[in-house]
Amino acid sequence: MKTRAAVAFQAGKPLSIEEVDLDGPKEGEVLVEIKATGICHTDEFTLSGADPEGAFPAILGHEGAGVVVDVGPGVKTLKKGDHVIPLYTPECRECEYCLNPKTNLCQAIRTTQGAGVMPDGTSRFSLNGEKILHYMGTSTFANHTVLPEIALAKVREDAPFDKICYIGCGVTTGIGAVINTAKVEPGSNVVVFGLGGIGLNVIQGAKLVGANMIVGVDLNPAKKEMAEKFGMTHFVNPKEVEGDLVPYLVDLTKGGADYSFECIGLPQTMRQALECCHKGWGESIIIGVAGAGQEISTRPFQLVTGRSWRGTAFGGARGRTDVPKIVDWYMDGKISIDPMITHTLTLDEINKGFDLMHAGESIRSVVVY
Ligand code: NAD
Ligand code: AHE
Ligand code: ZN
Repeated sequence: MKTRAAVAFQAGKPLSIEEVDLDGPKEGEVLVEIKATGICHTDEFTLSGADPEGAFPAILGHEGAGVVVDVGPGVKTLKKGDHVIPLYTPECRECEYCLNPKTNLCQAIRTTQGAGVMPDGTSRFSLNGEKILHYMGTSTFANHTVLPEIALAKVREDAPFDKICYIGCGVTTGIGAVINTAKVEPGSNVVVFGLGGIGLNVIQGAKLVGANMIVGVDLNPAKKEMAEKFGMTHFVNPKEVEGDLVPYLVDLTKGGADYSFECIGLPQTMRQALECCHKGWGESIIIGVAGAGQEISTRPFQLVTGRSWRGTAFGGARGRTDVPKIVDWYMDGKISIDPMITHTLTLDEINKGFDLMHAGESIRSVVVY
């Protein structure tokens, strides 16, 4: 079939809207009509050329929601008409990783997914006979896409696509990092670096679990108002701090953060996030994705004296199990999503979504097909 998609032909170049060819689902695969997709900073990261796994031409996008149009042979858990959220972290429920309760990182299809192809090693997308790669196993910047059955969460049908698409990455990543990865206890002092689409959801998660201080750190003062709506109690703009940021944050939290979260993707802020943690027990969770070749560093003494450094992907969530529950939380009013979707665009306007992100004017831009 033909479908419209935003194609990334080259790093650092705007996406190009094309009518591409899409082959139908093979064994264990599902054809999905994407109804809406968010634009996450990770899409920008890959498009910029900073992603060591980035390969072109590709159809980016990993924060979608849509409807099953067709299923391939052997698909058992999904049928035409089901509402679904694509999962860049699948859940096969069979691999060594899925069987270990310590991780959500299902590895059943990680190698082919990282190479931009389906599990059989081929792509379903092409243009004028030339192969176009998939991205993160999802490619939600296409109106139709094909995914393995294990990479789709079935969700309730009354949930609006243009909001729940954000659960496909940002919402789950931020809230999950608090609940699943850090397991933040009520009364904890939390510091969040970066108040964008991920950081705001960390704040929302921290409020949900009853954190005490929720300190937000961002260079953009325009992010303050929204962060306060979601539960931030103190805002720190590093540009306005006299002297070093780390001792300032340690003072503010009366000894250091019980938990800090880095939601930017810079080695320098990752180090600050670790070092503002409380001696003896503070834990810093890296969410931000750093570019090819970048490394983190700190004095080992920081770890010797009881701080720990951890990371999280997709908020530690097991997608097929946890994503439908997060959709319920949204529909039940337990969490909020709508105010964070600051811009709604058509597919033709998708490059504007990247411009708004670069200008610091959006939290989430969502493309509605
Ligand atoms: P975003 O662009 O919406 O937000 C980033 C925020 O960081 C902005 O508010 C910006 O003003 C702020 N910022 C930039 N430089 C700063 C600095 N030096 N000090 C303080 N603040 C600074 O991005 P996002 O969509 O929220 O994504 C954040 C990061 O999380 C990205 O690196 C993204 O790739 C990553 N991410 C990781 C996962 C995961 O599973 N680990 C999931 C989604 C996103
Ligand atoms: N391809 C990059 C790594 C990118 C990365 O870490 N991705 C996160 C999700 S970001 C979503 O916005 C992730 O899921 N990581 C675990 C995994 O298996 O990719 C690189 O550096 O090579
Ligand atoms: Zn993302």
